[in-house]
Amino acid sequence: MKTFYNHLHAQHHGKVEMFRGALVPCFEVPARADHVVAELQRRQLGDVLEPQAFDDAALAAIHSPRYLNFLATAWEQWVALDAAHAAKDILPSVWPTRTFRTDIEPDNFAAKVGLYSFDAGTPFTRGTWVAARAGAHCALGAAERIVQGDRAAFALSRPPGHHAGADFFGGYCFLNNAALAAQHLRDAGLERVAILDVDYHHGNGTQAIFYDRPDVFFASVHGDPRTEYPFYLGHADESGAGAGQGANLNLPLPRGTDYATWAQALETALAAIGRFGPDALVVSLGVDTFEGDPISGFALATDDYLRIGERLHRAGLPTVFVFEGGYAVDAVGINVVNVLQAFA
Ligand code: 6XA
Ligand code: ZN
Repeated sequence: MKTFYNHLHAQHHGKVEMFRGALVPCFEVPARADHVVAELQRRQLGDVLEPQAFDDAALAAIHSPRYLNFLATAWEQWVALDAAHAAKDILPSVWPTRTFRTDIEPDNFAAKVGLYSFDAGTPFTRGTWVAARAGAHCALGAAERIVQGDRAAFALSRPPGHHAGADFFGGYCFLNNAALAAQHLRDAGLERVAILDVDYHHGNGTQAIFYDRPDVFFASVHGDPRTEYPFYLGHADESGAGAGQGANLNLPLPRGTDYATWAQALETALAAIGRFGPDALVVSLGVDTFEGDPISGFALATDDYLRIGERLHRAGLPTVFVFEGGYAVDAVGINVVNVLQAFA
């Protein structure tokens, strides 16, 4: 299995995020991806490649022009306000909630940041755009391997992607790597694509991007949004809209869920994906379901990730794996590579 490794990922390195009224060090750190690549190389699980560049039109297939323009220019706008800003990250502090307008992009920079974001936990740094774009190229490159006939490929990309919508960032995500991979497969001629999101957190961005589309099925097993981030989406009654009705499946589970229960939900998701009959699968591979994860609440053990990899292999589909969450830094490499090795 080839891995497309975002060699520029460390250029995105947020300093602090808002947590319970205080700015605390970011959980989403460069060491996460470093551990995964080290473990891949230790187990010699196939080539680790730098991504080739893709045209920005590939990003525009998922993200809106004004959002992409914001991401590409945010850092220069921030530093233009005050040269001293170069030493600080951008964090949003004001948002348009219900009854406000979002059709007009404000001139004020803080207002712009709020228009394109949904939390205060996702710092935008000097290197965020460069890193996020190279990460998206990893996802596109991995999807292209499937188009070329490979059984599986892995996009080892941070920042992660599944919370990013067509025109918003949040949850440590800026560009939706899984959505970009799925769209690349569709544009290459595959008629139906399924996305399976096994991260602890609901992939609200991915769901929103495909919610009214019948050609991309989204299934997610995640912490119940009544108590777990991102809170406002991911309930069991969200089944798609319009032409996409029936092409969305959410399987929320309570905090504390163990592997036996989690694996039953995985069976439910895979059965629905099987009925949909996709030509390929994109897996949003977060391992923050791990019992040792510092910000999540499931109880999966390291060996359980081997079973997940085996089960996904038995689904029999060409599969793009896209790295998402997982914050038990010392275990994240072993857990991710357990899935990939068992699959391979
Ligand atoms: C709140 C928690 C963000 C969770 C990000 C994540 N700052 N998503 O792992 O999958
Ligand atoms: Zn997560």
